[in-house]
Amino acid sequence: MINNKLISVSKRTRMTPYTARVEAAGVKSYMVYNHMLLPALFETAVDDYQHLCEHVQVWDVSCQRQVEIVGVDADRLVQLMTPRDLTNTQLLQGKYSPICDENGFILNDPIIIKRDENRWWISIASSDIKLFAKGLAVGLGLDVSVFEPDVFPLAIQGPKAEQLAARVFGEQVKSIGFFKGKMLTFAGTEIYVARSGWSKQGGFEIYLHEPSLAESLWDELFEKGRDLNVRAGSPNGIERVESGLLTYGSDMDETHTPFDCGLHTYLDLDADIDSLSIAALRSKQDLQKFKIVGIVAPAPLALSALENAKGGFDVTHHTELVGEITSQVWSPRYNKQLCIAMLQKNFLDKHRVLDIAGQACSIEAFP
Ligand code: THG
Repeated sequence: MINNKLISVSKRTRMTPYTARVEAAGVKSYMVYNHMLLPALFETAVDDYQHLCEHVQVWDVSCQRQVEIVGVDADRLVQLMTPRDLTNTQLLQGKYSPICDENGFILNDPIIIKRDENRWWISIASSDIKLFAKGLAVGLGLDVSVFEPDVFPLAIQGPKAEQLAARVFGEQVKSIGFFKGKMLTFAGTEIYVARSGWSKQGGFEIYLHEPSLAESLWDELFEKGRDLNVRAGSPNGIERVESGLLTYGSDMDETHTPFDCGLHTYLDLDADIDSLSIAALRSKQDLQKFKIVGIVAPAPLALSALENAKGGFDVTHHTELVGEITSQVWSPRYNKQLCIAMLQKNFLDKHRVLDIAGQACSIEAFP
C-alpha cells in the first residue's frame, strides 16, 4: 500500500505454483521481486521473526528466479559475469558471487550453482540478469542457451528445518554441507535440494522444477511438520538485518562496487580467470567511494523526516549529506535499533559516531 492505495496485479506480477497455499495460510502482504510475488508478512513482523528463530517455516521464494546457462561455452559465459573464481566449483555446489559490469559495479549478488558440466543456474536477486547474459552471449557469439527455467524454490528455514527436511526427503539431507546440494526424491521425482536460504537460522532450499508437485510438496511439509509447529513464512526483515544479509536494490545497486558493499571476500582478484570486471576491480583506484556499515541506536529512531525520494533516509553530518540509511529494524535480540547504511568513505575515515534524528548513534562494521 502506498498512501492507502493498492498496487494492481496482472500477469506481469507473476504468481507462483504455491500462491493458493500461501493465500490459504493467511498471507497479509506481498512484495514484488524479479517481477514475481514474494510473500512479505503473515502475522506481524515480530511474530514472524520470533517463530522463525524458534521453530521452522516454509517460504515461497519462487521469485529467486534461476537464469540457466547451458552449452559448450557456458563455463566461459558464467565466469565472465563474476569476479569470483568458479573454476573449482563442485557439481551441485552453490557460490555466493557478485555479478559485476566492465567497470566493477554490481549488477546482482546471486548464488551461482553448478548443475552439471557446462550447465549453471544463477539464482538471482532482483535485477534482470537474463538480459545481461543474453547480451554477452550474442555480442561475443557464444554457443550457449540462456533462459529462465520453470524452477520454483521453496525454502525451509529455522532451527527445526533439518528435522523437517529429513522427514520429507530422508536422512541424507543431514549430510548436505553449507551451500552444497543433493538430488533427492519427492513423489518419484529427483529434485535439487541445497543447504542454503536467506536467514541465519539454518535450513534448505528445494528447487522444485515440476510445478504440478508444488501443492503436494507444500502439504507434505505441513503434515510432517505439525508437531514441529511449522508455519508459512517469508524472508524476515528483522532477522536478516540482525544476521547481516544484504538485499540488492535496497542496500546496494549498480552504483556500488563490491568494495563499497563489504563483499571483497567474494572476489578472487589474483585468480587466472577471464572475467569482465576483473581488470577494473584489480586496479581498485577510486572503486571505493562508500562503505556499508551498521548504525546502532539505543532507542527507536524517528526517521520519517529524513526519508528521501527513493525511500531511503538521508544521513547528514552538520548540514552535509554523507550517505543514506537503506534498512532499519528494531532488534528484539539486541534491544536496539539496527540500521544498514551506505556512507561516504571519506566521512567514515574521520568519524565513528553520528547524530541521527537527535540521537547519538554508533557506527559499526557490517555485517
Ligand atoms: N537463495 C537463493 N537465491 C537467492 C537468495 C537465496 N537469490 C536472491 C538472494 N538470496 C541473493 N543474495 C544472497 C545474499 C546472501 C546469501 C545468499 C544470497 C547468503 N550469504 C551468506 C552470508 O552472507 O553469510 C553466506 C555466503 C557464503 O559464505 O558463501 O546466504 O538466499 N537460492
